[in-house]
Amino acid sequence: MLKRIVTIQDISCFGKCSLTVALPILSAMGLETAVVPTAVLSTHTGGFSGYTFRDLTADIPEITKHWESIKLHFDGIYTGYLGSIEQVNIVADFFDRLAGEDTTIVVDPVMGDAGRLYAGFTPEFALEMKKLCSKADIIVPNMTEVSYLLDIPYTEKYDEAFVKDVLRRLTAIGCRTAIITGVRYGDDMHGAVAYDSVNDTYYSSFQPHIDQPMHGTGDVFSSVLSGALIKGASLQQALDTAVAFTVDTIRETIPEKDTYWYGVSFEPCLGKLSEDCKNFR
Ligand code: PXL
Repeated sequence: MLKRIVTIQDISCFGKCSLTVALPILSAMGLETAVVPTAVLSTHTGGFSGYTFRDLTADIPEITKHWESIKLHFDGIYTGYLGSIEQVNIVADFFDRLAGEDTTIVVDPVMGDAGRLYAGFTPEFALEMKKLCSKADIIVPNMTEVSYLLDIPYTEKYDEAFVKDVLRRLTAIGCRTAIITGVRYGDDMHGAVAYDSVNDTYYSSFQPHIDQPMHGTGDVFSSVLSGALIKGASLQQALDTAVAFTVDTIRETIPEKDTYWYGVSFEPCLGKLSEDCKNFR
């Protein structure tokens, strides 16, 4: 039987992030993937101007109620970009109603990057997102999101001891596992570091850094990580697969980076991902 995941995030109609990335990736990994679109934007907000934004918050409780009535069961719930404080609360209610004992909840607290919040986000939103993180099993912030979740200054100069301390403080929010993405210790490596508070164990996965910022890589990473974990991969396997796939998509995009400034070319990498995931069952 296929594992079933639901991913809750916006659909940016053009621009390769959130649902237009999560849905193909999770399907290619061999998961049955349901979606709850939280908003419809004509494009994402990272570099386009004049985009439309239709808020679908009011639909979410209706979808939740219907799914409860037909007793849908999910092996995994994965949330990404959420558009308002109200929406975060409604997603928390979705967890209460639809997550079973055996449902793994992954929250990517999408709020910002490179030290800055994305358009429309506020420190008040970050406080609500912190509450949602307390209901998750696994959270996947980048360093910018860490600074807002823990109310500490953003820095790009840190060492392994700092990351380990911050990971412990993130799990103290209430989630079993915290994973920080985009970690760099000042050498030429780039990767993700995780802490499982139940086993009191750290994990990490690094690859050589590629000096080319690209939009949407956070969503690519979290989609693969969520899919791998819900398919039964270990935390180490899931980290390695997500880091390796993210790097593959960046390498794939580099020759055409000016054309694809708005998102990575993940599509040619899906076949290999699909093969790599067959072992996780
Ligand atoms: O990739 C995160 C993301 C998701 N959704 C929307 C965004 C962004 C980042 O800019 O604008 C609408």
